[in-house]
Amino acid sequence: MSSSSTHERTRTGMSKTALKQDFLDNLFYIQGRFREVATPHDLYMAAAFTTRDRLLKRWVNSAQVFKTSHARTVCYLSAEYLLGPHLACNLVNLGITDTARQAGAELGLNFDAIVEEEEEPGLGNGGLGRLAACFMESLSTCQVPAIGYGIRYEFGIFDQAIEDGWQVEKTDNWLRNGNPWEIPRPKICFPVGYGGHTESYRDEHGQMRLRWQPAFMINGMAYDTPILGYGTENVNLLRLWKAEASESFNFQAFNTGDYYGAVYSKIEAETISKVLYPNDEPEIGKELRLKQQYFFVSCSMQDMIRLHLNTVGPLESFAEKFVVQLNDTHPALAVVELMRLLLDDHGLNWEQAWDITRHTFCYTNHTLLPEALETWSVALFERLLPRHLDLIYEINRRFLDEVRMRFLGDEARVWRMSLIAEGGERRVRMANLAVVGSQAVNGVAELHSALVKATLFKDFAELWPERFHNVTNGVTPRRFMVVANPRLSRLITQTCGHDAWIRDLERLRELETHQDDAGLHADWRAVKLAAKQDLATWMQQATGIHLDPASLFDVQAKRFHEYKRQHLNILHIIRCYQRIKQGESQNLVPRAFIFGGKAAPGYFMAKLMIKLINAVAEVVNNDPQVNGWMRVAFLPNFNVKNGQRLYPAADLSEQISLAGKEASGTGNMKFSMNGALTIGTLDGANVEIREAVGAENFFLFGLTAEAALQQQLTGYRPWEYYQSDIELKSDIDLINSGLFSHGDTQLFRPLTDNLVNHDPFMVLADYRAYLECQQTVSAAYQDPERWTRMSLLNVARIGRFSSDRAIREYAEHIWKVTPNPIEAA
Ligand code: Z2T
Repeated sequence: MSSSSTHERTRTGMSKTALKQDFLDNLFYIQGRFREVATPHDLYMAAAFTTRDRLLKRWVNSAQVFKTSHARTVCYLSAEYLLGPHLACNLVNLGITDTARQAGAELGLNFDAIVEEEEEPGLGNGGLGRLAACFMESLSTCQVPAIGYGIRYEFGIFDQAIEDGWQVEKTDNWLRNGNPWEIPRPKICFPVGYGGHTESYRDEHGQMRLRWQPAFMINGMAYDTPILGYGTENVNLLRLWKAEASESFNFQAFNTGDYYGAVYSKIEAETISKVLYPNDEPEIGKELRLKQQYFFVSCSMQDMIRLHLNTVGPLESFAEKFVVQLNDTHPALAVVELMRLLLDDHGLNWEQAWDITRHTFCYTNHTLLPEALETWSVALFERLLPRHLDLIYEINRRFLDEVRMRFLGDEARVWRMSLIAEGGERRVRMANLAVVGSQAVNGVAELHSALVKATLFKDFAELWPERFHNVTNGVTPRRFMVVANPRLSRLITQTCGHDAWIRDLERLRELETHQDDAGLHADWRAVKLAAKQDLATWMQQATGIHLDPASLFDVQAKRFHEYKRQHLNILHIIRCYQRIKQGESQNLVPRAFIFGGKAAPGYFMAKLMIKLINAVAEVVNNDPQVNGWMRVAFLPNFNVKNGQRLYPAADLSEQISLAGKEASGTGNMKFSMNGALTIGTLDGANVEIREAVGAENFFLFGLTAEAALQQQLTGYRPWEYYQSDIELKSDIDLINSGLFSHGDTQLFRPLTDNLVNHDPFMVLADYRAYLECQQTVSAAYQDPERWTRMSLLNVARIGRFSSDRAIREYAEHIWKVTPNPIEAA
């Protein structure tokens, strides 16, 4: 029997016939349904299992090869993974999208409707979590052995509804209908302790040692999701931990007759992985959050040690087998946990343990905003993790000795660099811990990395200059081009004559040779128009708002935050409105202003910005005098799935943060890849995108990071802008007039007062430059040939922003790992 017919029997055949047969089998044996009575969800589950069967074959094979070859492995530690729907991406990466579509058609099924049925795992807030998901996909595509570790939150990021213009949060019960992509591993389970005290004892060699006696224990159980790469046999592993009560603990309670207490302790244990904290940047310092962090870090480090002992052997070589990347400081406790495991459980001495630890970890910083830097009160630490606090003190003592030796007499420096912030409530500085415990520290865009060295970690960069790196972020073109925008992908493949660009995104540059091809221009515009029609249809049913696909789609989609300046965008909208009302529509083009994004539930100002957008939308969309010129729409519940509808349809991408505040941004890359032009400041990765696509193909405005800082140092007075710019004054006054709030003149006061009196993100300083830049956007849009050429060149030159490139840079400069291609089994 040939091997391909063997595969037919083992549920891994790639032919249309095999897919059809296995789909019906899965529908019957897993969902217990036949074709005629199957619900859309049954059909989705059958399709998911049919795809998963094909993944598993490759996964088992990869795992076996990595195990026997002792492959050096990257462990990515992240509290968030914003995965997005799996099915469409897995089909693309398996190379069977077309086959599956045909198989579906022959069974009389609507392929797109089945794909649409998937509820996405939203286990992240925004950029940081989505980056982790892109990196997992690119690690597999680049054939780097990797394990992603994180938390299997039962409730991910809330679903956003808009009621009366306000954001309302609904719980995200994503596991309700089952998750076909994960495999529970009940035997991969580790105990995690909390509380209690440290005690000393004499070990078998008569040595005095310390150990931790926790007050209570819970278990972490592994759930594995295979992550396939594009066009490779490599499959990596995403291992997420679920918190469970430890059995032995419950029995104790049962024996004392405390049945209620036993059940309650089970519930209490399970709360640890119950819900994702919905705050993006500002930290809130909740005890449960610290418990979550320690929980997943402890399980992950125990798992790595188990794997090492099972394969390689002695722990001395741990840092050769594993390199651990810390995705921001959320998992920084891993540094201390590894020390504890090596010292207390495995009997190493301090020098050995510290040497291993220091060579294991690398740390990525994702923000400079001071309010986002994690610190934990020493008192809380002491109560929850007493042994870890002891270890932090000892790490700090040795580290500060090193600082004193290097910088004799500079006690102010010692004070700044200490892992413990003194003066006021004593707090543990997680960022300092991450830097001290890592061999490499990186920022996420060139400007950000430069600022990290010059400001946040200035003292550390002086002590250890060789430790600091830049790796500019990237995004995966498989999800954000091939899956999100099949029309554009087909056109590119047709034009270039190959689809090698999907794995080698720099090859998009071949489009440049066609930049003046009139036929291509027409096709390019048709592709964009079709995407805009799709979005308009979707928006109509989701919000009832009508968008004209012929208008310029001007999109800002990202978390709501004052530093991202959605209110600057609103001021421009209000200016357009007033100009049209005053009969000055000469230089305008019809625009659809589209917003998407969630606000942290406790972030009042961000929620007020959402309300203001919806309030302005209500007035604008119901005013026939301006309707031919403008519409405003808020796309509810911006998540990965809705993002995939938005990126292909955008003409203009709004990247308008105050320079120096957005570490990188990744939406900027996703829009650009789909042919949107950017209006943006010199912030984060915008700087590099502009360099790549050419300054003439990018709408730049605003203060530089340096100028912004300078102006704030010498005293920034927003009210002077308010008083001297009559259009600005009239826009703000219009908000306060109550026009957008049914006569309520107070509703938006917190926002307008803040702008006029404080304006921490310099909206008023950049207002005039932004308006002028928007004029040049309108002028460019009026020349379709020119606009199309600019759009095409954006796509042609965006190759550098593939997450494959980012992963290759990490692999070479930070992790020192080489690809490990897996042969077909
Ligand atoms: C986040 O999404 C980002 C930074 C954070 O700092 C936290 C979260 Cl949840 C602690 C974002 C940055 O704001 C963005 O500029 C960057 O592109 C993204 O991380 C990925 O690096």
